[in-house]
Amino acid sequence: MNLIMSHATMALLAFFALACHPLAAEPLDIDNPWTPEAPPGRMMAGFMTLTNLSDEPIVLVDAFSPLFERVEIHTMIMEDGVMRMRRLEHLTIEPGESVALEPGGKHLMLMRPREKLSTGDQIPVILIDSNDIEHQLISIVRPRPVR
Ligand SMILES: [Cu+2]
Repeated sequence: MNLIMSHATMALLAFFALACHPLAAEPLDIDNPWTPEAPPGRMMAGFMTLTNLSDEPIVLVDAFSPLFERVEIHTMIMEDGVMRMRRLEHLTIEPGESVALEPGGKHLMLMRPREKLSTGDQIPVILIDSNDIEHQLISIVRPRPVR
């Protein structure tokens, strides 16, 4: 009985070790996620660099955050001489390539905040790809850059 128990304990320990250190490397590297501070209640943006470390394209199709009612992937386009935001249904990152989400370009649109967020706060975000795989990140709120 003692032997069986110890095997069970070892199996459990092995399980937790695997859970903490997955064998498969994260295919999407998410570098320096950050969010400029915004007045309370206003929508906010998420910026970061996404790098595809896998051999297959990664197609992001959705995003969520518990701190916002809605999160969308946006790009900026020139329309009638004015820069406007447009929702992207898909954001593809080719194998080995990086896509920058940055001010004036593509970004996560964090819409309808559920609470006041200020510099130093952390925003958990999940990006969902077309294979239904979740990519987690924490965006740090920083002071709004001076233009
Ligand atoms: Cu936007």
